[in-house]
Amino acid sequence: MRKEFVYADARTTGIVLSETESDIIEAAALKIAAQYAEYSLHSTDLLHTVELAAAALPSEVRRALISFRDEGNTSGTLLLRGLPLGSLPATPERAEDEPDWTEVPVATLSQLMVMSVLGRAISYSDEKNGNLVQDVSPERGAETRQENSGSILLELHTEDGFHPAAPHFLSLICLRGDRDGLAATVTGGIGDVLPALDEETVSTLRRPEFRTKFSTSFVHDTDEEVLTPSVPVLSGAEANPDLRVDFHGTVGTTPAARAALAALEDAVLGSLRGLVLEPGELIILDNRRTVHGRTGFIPRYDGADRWLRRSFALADLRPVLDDLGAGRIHNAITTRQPAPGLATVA
Ligand SMILES: O=C(O)CCC(=O)C(=O)O
Ligand SMILES: [Fe+2]
Repeated sequence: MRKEFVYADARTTGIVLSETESDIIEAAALKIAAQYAEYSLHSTDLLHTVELAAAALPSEVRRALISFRDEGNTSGTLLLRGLPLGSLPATPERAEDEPDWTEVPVATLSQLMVMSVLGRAISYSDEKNGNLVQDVSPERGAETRQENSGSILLELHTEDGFHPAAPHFLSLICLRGDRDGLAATVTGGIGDVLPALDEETVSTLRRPEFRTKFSTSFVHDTDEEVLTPSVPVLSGAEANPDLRVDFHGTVGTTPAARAALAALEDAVLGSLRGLVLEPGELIILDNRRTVHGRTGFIPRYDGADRWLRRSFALADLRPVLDDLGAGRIHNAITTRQPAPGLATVA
């Protein structure tokens, strides 16, 4: 098991908001919070109001988001610094302690405003109760899990890369940083990595010879591992391919595929960018262009542990409309037996 990631400082490229800009966003968030105090975050009316309020973001930020949405960049990440957070309760330690969005309105609505420029907010019923903005904080007993509630090193992954409607973008806003300065969020963008890969590796990664294990939270009614059918790791445009891989959960099904996967992992590990997130920083990830992970850290469960909040966006809601249950919650994908399109490992 890997112990550390070596990475270049990602903070050098962030866009820093001024105090005035941050105050304007906070005022817009508080106005929505007052108007929609009784609503679920999944309310279409609330989400449309959030999208309109994104006009409160500085034009430099909106331009950067539009360009990131349409063209992407080589690292597959965009960092904003100085977002407003409002007052915060203690870091939640268990799912039952997670606050309602109305208890963290400024951070929640600011994050959703930013994400609304990139796409449509979405969540998954299998994960974190289908919350539209999810708490990412260490959970007692989950320390060694390869999930965001764990605190050992979290291996590099595409978010929900096994899911037919994986998010196109995700963001993590930091409410409370790791006081020991250990928990670094790292990313490996395919645009940074591609020049280091030889032709043979690239063409193997484009073949449907890879299967990814479903995260345990998405698999019900079985103790067996559930894997995707064989799919490629790289797809799409030649110079701007999409990447879908989980270095903990993806396996090659042929010797060539296993060698290409190892070569890709080496190249990604050699081009990582990262940072120990601080309060008010929001890292946005292009989930088709970058994998992400986190170094290990030491939780104390005293209400002051590291606390991020995560949100997902899809570029287009139309393809998933039939799969949405209440609000923007994508229905469970593995409760039907046998689940369509899935295969179980013998
Ligand atoms: O804790 C982090 O920095 C990243 C966690 C993660 O991978 C996630 O929440 O999707
Ligand atoms: Fe993740």
